[in-house]
Amino acid sequence: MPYTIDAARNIFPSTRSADDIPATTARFNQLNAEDQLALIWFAYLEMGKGITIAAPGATNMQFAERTLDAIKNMSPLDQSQTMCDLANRADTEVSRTYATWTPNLKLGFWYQLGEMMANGQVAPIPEGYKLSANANAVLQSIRDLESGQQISVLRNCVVDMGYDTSKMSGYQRVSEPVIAPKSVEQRTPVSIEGVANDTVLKYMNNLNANDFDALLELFAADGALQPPFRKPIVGKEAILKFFREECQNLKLIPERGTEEAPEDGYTPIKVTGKCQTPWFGAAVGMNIAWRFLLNPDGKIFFVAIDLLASPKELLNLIR
Ligand code: ECH
Ligand code: GLY
Ligand code: GLY
Repeated sequence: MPYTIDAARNIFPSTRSADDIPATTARFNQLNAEDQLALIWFAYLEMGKGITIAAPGATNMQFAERTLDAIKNMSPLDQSQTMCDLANRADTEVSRTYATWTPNLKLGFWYQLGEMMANGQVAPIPEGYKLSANANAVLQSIRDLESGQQISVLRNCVVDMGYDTSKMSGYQRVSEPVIAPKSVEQRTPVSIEGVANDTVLKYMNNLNANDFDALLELFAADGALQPPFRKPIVGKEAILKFFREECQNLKLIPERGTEEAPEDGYTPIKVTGKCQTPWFGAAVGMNIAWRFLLNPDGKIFFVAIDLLASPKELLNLIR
């Protein structure tokens, strides 16, 4: 056994990821619920001046519809309480339902609530609400981030809300419908300066085409994928679930990379470039590194996806 997943996590150790994201998220989570909601409201309004967010599709939101209707029919006081309960991770029916949703459903739910807060259907953040000093400091830290890091913090904050699923027994995960892969004519293959490896190119092209079955074929049976700031997802079944739940309609734009000589038959390959989320499209380009370790059969034993600390890191291909 030349490699373990733990050892694979350390390939290309000079890669600098955007540690401000988990640090800012942790500081956000220390704030009280009212401050959390108001802070996101202010951050969201400010960001909205520069970048537009895409409305979630109706089919994607059908699962949140009943909860949104229930909130619409509440008194303003209950509406505010329900939103605080979500931020507090309280044990309520809405918080339990929310906890079963994938990140995209959670984001779409808040997107709709934001619209309803703006048009008066749902209780707004009180006019003139004053953030605590700590909340102001967190808001300022978010302002100082680049846009790809800002939306990552917002996503984290939203994902962390709702009741704790580890305290719920036998719940069913609720996700958007899985769309069909792009047809061959609709696909535009990537090219990567310095990397001609077929597995890596197919990884990018299959993910861009939402072709998750073909994508999965590239992984070793004991392979793992590590999303930004998360633990590795191990094994094909778990990886496929992750692709279906969290990876539809992403756009990967790899730019350059390096392929190292194999060690014990395992080949390290690092690629850097951009990634776009369907929520913001080309308006927000996240700076990404992919650190691959291919096994002797050329299958993906490990791939880490890192959000990079700065654009300068795009040129860091050293070991
Ligand atoms: C309001 C006030 C009350 C409280 C709240 C509000 C609403 C907030 C809203 C926020 C919306 C935020 C959104 C954020 C979206 C962020 C998306 C990100 C996506 C990153 C994806 C990456 C993908 C990387 C990957 C690659 C791979 O190769 C493998 C797969 C994978 C205002 C009402 C809460 C509405 C929409 C950051 C990096 C490249 C790992 C996925
Ligand atoms: N509009 C972005 C999404 O539904 O993923
Ligand atoms: N931003 C982390 C992810 O999409 O998984």
